[in-house]
Amino acid sequence: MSQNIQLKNPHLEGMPSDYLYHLAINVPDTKNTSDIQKQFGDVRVICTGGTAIRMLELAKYLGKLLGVQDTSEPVDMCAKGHRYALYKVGPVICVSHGVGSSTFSVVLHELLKLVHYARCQDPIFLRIGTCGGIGVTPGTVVVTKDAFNGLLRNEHEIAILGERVVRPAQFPESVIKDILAYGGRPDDGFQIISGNTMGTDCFYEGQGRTDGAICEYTAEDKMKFLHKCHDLGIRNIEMEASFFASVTQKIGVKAGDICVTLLNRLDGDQVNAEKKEEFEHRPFLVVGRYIQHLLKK
Ligand code: R2B
Ligand code: URA
Repeated sequence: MSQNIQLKNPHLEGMPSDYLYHLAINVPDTKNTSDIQKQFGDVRVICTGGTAIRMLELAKYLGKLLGVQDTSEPVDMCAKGHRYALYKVGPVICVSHGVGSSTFSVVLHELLKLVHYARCQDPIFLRIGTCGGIGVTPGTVVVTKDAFNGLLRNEHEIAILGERVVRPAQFPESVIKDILAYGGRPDDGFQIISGNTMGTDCFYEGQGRTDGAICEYTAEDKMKFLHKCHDLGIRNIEMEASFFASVTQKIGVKAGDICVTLLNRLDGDQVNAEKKEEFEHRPFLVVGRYIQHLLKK
């Protein structure tokens, strides 16, 4: 039986209205959300990714792939919020989340409330991103299993009311299995693997780079750290995985993190922009086929 998602906040029950501030979406009556249901009730998949331009490209790509009738350029439905971009193509929305879990957190809380008010049935949240690989060929697509934080723990840690709160950070096995089964094809010309992911709060020191504005460790320390990550099954490093896994796991909503490696961190720190565009398209293929499979169900 399909289900609307249940949020984990009893205070919402007592709120007659709700303004999703950063999305600039108003819910004037939380007990009668028929307008929001009309606009977003058919949404089955919420694709998220760092930049607005990549999410627009993804929306256009998925629109064609899924044969969505409306062939006009998708419009940013949250432009008034001036923070994030949201494009809707049929039963899929593509939303930008910025860099790192702090910007992602803001939009993810609001998206979870949006799909709740819209009564979306069994929505699936996906992140389509870029990352640094560890010991894998650049251009490989990694589907996250367990998400580690920058302390090399398979959990997410945040400060709430002045206290350290630690939450588990795993993605559902069924989602990983289906993304691997339906997303990749042997003739794609790139590898798709599942592996653990480290989500850090800092691109430079947090990821063991020696090319930031501050670095107080040696190149040897860095390599030792990267090998330690590899020993933990970590195959890629980005900046959102542990947060994303922990929030979706807490709410009990299905989610997956699909990232393309832009470089092999065992070979260096600098991101080479040359192949970036070609590589960034790879998760589109994977996610597109996975969504086609989901919508057939
Ligand atoms: C990958 O790329 C971004 C940093 O360049 C960040 O959002 C991430 O996780
Ligand atoms: N994004 C990251 O967070 N790290 C990388 O090395 C590349 C992209």
